Amino acid sequence: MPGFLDEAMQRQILEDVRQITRLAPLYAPMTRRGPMSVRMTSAGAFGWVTDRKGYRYESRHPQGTEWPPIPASILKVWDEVSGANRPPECCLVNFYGEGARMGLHQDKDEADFSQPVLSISLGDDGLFRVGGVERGGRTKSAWLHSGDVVVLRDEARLAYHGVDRIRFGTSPLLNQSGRLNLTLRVVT
Ligand SMILES: O=C(O)CCC(=O)C(=O)O
Ligand SMILES: [Mn+2]
Repeated sequence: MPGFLDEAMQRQILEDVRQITRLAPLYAPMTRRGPMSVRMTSAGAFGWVTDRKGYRYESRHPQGTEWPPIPASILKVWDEVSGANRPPECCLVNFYGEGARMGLHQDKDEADFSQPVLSISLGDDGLFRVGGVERGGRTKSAWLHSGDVVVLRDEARLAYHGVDRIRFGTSPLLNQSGRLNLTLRVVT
């Protein structure tokens, strides 16, 4: 949904994300294959985490504190566009700085794939790639801009997707260059 969020809504959400990161700081996650290039934190009952033990949801930040609640400004977007009958239990916050990208993957650490995944882009443009449900199939790419909303649901719920690169300096929204992405998911 290109341009779904106007500038005032983007600024409100950004303020609320800053409050999340004050309580639950962005950190550089590890995977079994090495460090991720994005920095990450979460809000909600569960946060998505990865370390040498693998991918999973946890009810606490690695620093030991509970995740902050998902802000009303972000829940409103879910209510308006997700079509879901349950509230999101996780708002994953990804920050893409210099050199950050996200390889093609499926979102499949959740229990109920009938629930959609919704993502909000803020800040600099990101080149989003999406394919089918099989690894190695054909993919299409599109630039995501600040204020765009993507919903993966139904036959697209388990589509492979990733972010190839960021075009720095394309948005004035953040006080620094980079891209923020918020991903809302029902976990249980
Ligand atoms: O940054 C994006 O647009 C996608 C993020 C994503 O796919 C994820 O966090 O699982
Ligand atoms: Mn994903």
